[in-house]
Amino acid sequence: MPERHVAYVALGANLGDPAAQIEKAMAELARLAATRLLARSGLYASKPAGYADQPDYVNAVAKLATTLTPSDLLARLLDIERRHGRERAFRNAPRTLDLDILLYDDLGVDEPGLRIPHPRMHERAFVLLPLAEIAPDLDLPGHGSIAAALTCVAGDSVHRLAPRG
Ligand code: PH2
Ligand code: MG
Ligand code: MG
Repeated sequence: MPERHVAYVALGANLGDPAAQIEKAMAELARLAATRLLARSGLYASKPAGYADQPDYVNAVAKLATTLTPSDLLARLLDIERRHGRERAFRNAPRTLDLDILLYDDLGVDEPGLRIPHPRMHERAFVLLPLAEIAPDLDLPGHGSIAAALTCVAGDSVHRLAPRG
């Protein structure tokens, strides 16, 4: 039996119908080969970080159990992004879907195109708030508890969206 790992994935979108794309991507994560969706956050509306002149984002986080390696999981995530019409115009450009691996067990990965833990996760309320919803007791490697990290980003504009009926 291949070993089972726990991975957290951040979802983000700000073009088209972002909430619908995030919901569709969650369903696609749940159907990934060798993978189970263990938990998912609600949807969070957030102001763009990094490059301000673009629409607001919808963000969420998923917790996966998977026997895929980090690079195989990344390849599946990039496939899903492509199916959602993701284009890469420039760094932090608006996008139909972004899927980032945040954590994979307590593994550290530093390869071209893949850094785990995600190097900016601890400074982004749009990651920390949905992550705290599904994993409130998690420690961020090198950055302490989620609660402590959240106090440092308290000024960020992020709020949970009411579920769509
Ligand atoms: N993703 C980025 C850059 N800025 N801002 C918000 N609010 N949400 C994101 O998902 C996001 C961002 C690069 O991946
Ligand atoms: Mg990203
Ligand atoms: Mg990405």
